[in-house]
Amino acid sequence: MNVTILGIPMDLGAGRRGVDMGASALRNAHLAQTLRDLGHHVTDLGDVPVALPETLDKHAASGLVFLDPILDACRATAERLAALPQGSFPVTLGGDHSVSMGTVSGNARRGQPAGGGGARTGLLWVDAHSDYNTPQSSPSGNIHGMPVAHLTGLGDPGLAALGGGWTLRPEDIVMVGIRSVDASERGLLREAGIKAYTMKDVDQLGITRITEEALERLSGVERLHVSFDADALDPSVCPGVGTPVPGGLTYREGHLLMELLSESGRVTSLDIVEVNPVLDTRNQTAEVMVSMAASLLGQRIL
Ligand code: 4U7
Ligand code: MN
Ligand code: MN
Ligand code: MN
Repeated sequence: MNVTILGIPMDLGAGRRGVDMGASALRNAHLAQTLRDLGHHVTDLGDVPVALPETLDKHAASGLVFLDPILDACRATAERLAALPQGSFPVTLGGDHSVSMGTVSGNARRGQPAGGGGARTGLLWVDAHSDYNTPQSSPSGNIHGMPVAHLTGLGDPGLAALGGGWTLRPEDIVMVGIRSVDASERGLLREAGIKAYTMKDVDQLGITRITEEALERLSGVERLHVSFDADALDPSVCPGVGTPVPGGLTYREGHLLMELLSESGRVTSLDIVEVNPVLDTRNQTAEVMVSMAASLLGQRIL
């Protein structure tokens, strides 16, 4: 496969500094070579330009924290991805999770005629958090807790318009690993009818059944994007994250999910986000996330 790596070194959407270095940490953990060793043709496009927080006014005219520079970075990301050749498999490196507003919409728009919206896309959201806040519901004001809501057209009109008229259908979203949902976010998720497998579901049903159900639910989509937040995995596995929540996916549950998705042959793009090297132990989190990407892209034990 032709795999294309694109970094978005942005921490403007997170409450803590440091995930801007995540893309660098993942490269340092030999992402490209690991995927080449699996037989892929890998091209690294480098990074999308992102403003440094130190150069910015935190609350610009809009009131939302760093809204304008986040919009700029997401737009640039979406444009790069939309322009890639049809058959390539983009691996986008965060950065905080707000980058997904650019990655998901750019991947949906790839190969579509200008102004032609986007392909029907399924979103598999692997995360401790559902990231379905709107600016109104958010307890923190941090945009990395809001990308999924904006992808479905809710919230700030500028962020919601990143798809250029295309929006994600709530029925095409499946979340896995969820264990932290804000009170006001819960109502929004219910209203939208988004399918979310919590850690309780992981305990009760197991990853195999959940993956089968998720793929069945998403059987009608043309493309399938996996957005993997490192905090979905347990903090003992991935300590280098800004918003750790106990009781996460084990190392094997993460791999099994990726292995089953790989076997399905359905996934067309991947985000690896929220890796925070400042909070990490000897780049462990980046190394684990590279191994997750390898499982998704065909690494086999035998
Ligand atoms: B991440 C939170 F309040 N829900 O909105 C918020 F708990 O991309 C956390 O999943 C969001 O890491 C976490 O700020 C965003 C909070
Ligand atoms: Mn997230
Ligand atoms: Mn998270
Ligand atoms: Mn986080």
